[in-house]
Amino acid sequence: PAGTKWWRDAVIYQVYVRSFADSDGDGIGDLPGIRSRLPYLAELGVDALWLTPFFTSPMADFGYDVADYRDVDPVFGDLTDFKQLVHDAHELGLKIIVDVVPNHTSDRHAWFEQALSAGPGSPERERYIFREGRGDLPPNDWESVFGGPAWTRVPDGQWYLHLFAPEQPDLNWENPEVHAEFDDVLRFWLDLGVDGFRIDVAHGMVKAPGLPDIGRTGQVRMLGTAALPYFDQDGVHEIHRRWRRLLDSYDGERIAVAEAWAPDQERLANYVRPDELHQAFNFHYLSAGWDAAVQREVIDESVRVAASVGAPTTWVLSNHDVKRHVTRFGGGEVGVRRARAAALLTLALPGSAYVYQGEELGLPEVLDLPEEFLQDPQRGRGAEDGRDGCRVPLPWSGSEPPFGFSSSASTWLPIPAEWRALTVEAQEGDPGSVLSLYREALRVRREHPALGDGTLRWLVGPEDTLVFARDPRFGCAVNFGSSARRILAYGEPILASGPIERDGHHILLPPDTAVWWNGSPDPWKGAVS
Ligand code: TEU
Repeated sequence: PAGTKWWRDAVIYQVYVRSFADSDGDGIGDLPGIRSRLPYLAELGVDALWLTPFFTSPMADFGYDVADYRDVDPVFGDLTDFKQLVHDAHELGLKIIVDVVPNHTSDRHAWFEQALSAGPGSPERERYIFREGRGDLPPNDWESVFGGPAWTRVPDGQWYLHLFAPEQPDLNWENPEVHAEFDDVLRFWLDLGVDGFRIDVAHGMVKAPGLPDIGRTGQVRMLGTAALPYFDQDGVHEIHRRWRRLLDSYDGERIAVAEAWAPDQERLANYVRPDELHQAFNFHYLSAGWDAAVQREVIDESVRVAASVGAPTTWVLSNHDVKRHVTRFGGGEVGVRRARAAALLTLALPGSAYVYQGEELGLPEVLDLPEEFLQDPQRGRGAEDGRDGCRVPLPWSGSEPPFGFSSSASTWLPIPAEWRALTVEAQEGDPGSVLSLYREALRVRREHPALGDGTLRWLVGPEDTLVFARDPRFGCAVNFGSSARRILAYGEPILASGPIERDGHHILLPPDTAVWWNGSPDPWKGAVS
């Protein structure tokens, strides 16, 4: 609706730069590749693009290890390419959000190289977290998110902290120099015209004083955990307040979204208080699974806590760190059916939504990548399979790999031959495709006065369903169960994720299916909350 801030109901499309489109035939996506595909994104109907890190990097964690925060890695292009991308995106009405990685740098960042050569006790070392060990053991018992100790020893005997890979040393946010440097980095990109930032590991920068032992071992879990001395410390909020002031000193339209893993939604809401960041990814929704009761609980809690701080909710189904949701929801035809229904649910909920590249094509996780291609640093160290399978390049056109992604047949990860049926080209002309469903849903969402920012009201529905209205003009129902359900729905269906039947005032909704209808004359009849 007019008058609201753009980000309160924006649909933000995540571009995993390495895998979106390759312009120069090296088998790796790049900025000019994105630029050439902007018309596709404009036609899809999203409001903004979030680009994963494209800064100078040795790529130990595919760009989340930054060696120079003010330049583009040559594999992705250069600053001129970036400026042209921003220019063209803005011409098409698309905003650009870039990723900032403040918790750690690359071990090849000039600061870390200086810290190593300057030695113990030097001001250069004070930019990172160096400590003496306990005998031959690390300074404490913390484990890295990728598995193994969170400490690595350097030749002079000291240890440095890295919550992620050893190639990602953690910065010391107690040091004012670090604050000043990141203010400057944010300004650098804001001055180039970016509309916002995604803040990587926004919950991690501040560590508990004294770096206390945890006293237990095991894989670091992100949700539902007890407090950890290196995540979600109160001190991180000082940093976010400072950044909010900096953002607000521009034109009031620049935003930041927190990639923050907090134990519960109440703690997550702290990141989006009015003087902090604008949005936080809703990983509780991402983790909910295909279950009406769990989904309802997460949705209610998300809406409640966001409202308590006046922030918009966000809805995320997938990203470059998790198994694609077609596969999480069961894979195969069932997975695709559920993913289609989940798209209609997600886009009908109040607030802002994220779309991870390829979900609009219904791409599954690639589970059988040849061993020699697997490159994710998380793999092998932790208990997880690794994240390569959700990062496979997009299939654009043609009948065989690399499907128009690149002019080279050897792409950085191979694209499955079966994806010939999933290319943009194959789906564009097919009204029954996942791509057509996303385009239509996004079109309705833009035009329907009830959608976007606001609230929802649950309606009475049969078992295993979620039924809600956004206002008297719009209803949505999702059937999570295994048999068809009759949904009371006054008004005309607008869009369904699969075949539905009309029966008087009822809609017969098959399993794993969602429907939107124009609610009239009285969808509020039967409202329960
Ligand atoms: O992710 C932070 C993070 O906690 C993830 O590692 C996540 O828990 C895990 O991948 C789940 O399997 C961010 C980035 O999104 C990720 O790609 C980076 O590897 C990480 O930060 C380090 O910068």
